[in-house]
Amino acid sequence: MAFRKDFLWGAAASSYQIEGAEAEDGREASVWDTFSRMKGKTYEGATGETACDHYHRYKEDVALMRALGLQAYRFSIAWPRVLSYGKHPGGSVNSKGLDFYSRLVDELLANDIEPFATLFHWDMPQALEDRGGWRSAESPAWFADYTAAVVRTLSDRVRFWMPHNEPQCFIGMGLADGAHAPGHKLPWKEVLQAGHHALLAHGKSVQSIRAHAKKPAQIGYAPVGCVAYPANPDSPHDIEAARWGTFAVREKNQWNSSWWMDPVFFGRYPEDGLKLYGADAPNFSAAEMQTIAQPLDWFGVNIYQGRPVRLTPQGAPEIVPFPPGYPHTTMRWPVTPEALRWGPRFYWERYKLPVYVTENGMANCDWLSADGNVHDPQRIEFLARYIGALKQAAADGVDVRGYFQWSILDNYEWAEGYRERFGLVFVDYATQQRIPKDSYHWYKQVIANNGAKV
Ligand code: IFM
Repeated sequence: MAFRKDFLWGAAASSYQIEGAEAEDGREASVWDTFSRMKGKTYEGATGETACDHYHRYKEDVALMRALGLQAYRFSIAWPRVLSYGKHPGGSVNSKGLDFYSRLVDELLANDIEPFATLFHWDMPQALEDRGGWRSAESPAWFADYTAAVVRTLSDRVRFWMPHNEPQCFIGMGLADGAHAPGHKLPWKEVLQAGHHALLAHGKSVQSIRAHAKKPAQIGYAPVGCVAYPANPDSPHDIEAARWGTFAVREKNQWNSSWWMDPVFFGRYPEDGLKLYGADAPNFSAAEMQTIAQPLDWFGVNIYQGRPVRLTPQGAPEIVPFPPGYPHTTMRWPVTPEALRWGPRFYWERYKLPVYVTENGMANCDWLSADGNVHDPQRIEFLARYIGALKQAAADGVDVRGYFQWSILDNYEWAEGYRERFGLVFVDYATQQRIPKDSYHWYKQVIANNGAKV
């Protein structure tokens, strides 16, 4: 029972969460610059103005990745760094901004680290939000143009691409819940229409990558995996109930898998979702659905948690409530390693593509100890169990190709500001000192022995 020999061990981060340098080299404002400055929207009013100052410290950060033995690094490109809408309403390329990613990619490759590039990890240019953002029917074309600008420059060196990170969050939390930028609370019909534009933007972006890539591109996707797992893993009935729980669209919110995945892989919205959303379902054409469903090379998914599901004696699937005092992280997310066994399995069975876990990790209450180190035994335990469950998926025959720990550094956790620490490396935000945590040293061993001991 082992991970394949060429299994990729990675870690991830995103532009707004780590870069800082918000007004440097021609970067324009994003929706997060605006939203985080609105009163009461983020914990302690925190913004990404400086974050981890990665824009200036990327060499030091890549050196930390190298020392960790990291084989792949998943980063995102900030759209408002790369295209300037201030100078030209259609967006003109800001070569200084694009150069930053060129330097980053060179640094990664010089250190034998494979770059995995995400094109959209939530920092929509404010200038485009002012024109409707994802609500605008023009947004897929904007995104395709932006994709082309990036791919023309980086694709001689970057092979792995993902257009979107977690549409459930930037559409659902950004446009329905108002908890994330741009902070709208729109009627569900408008939310789903914007979601449709985002999916269409995904399809057009894939077309644009294929059209402009200088080397054969490997394209994936990174939605949230809303996973259900069998309450009793030995019960075929519970396994079937969990499969249902993973793909059913049960509630009128954004938290499901298939609404955001089936269009991309099958070119259709799931029937139960269309029924549930009813008149609120988006308007779409057959041609648009075809565009969304561009062939992809791999299936990426961000998995942090799952829900146990069983089949009742009456034969109906039901979610099993967690007992009082169940284990959870500081985000209040349940600790459910099972999600990393069953999620990849169910997605692989349904979408039939090699699976990369593009994010997994935990927020913990980490601090610098008097001995000068950061001890995070809970993260080590968490990761050992989750990676162990992923290994079980591989042993079950699932084609699992890689794993990205979220995150390489502590960083800006959106509306939670700097309260939540997800990193393998502790960041002292006052001094920008980086201190590898115990989990960093532990993960180094995992990478070195290809997960043999988890
Ligand atoms: O920090 C986020 C990331 O930006 C998207 N996925 C979940 C992480 C933890 O909340």
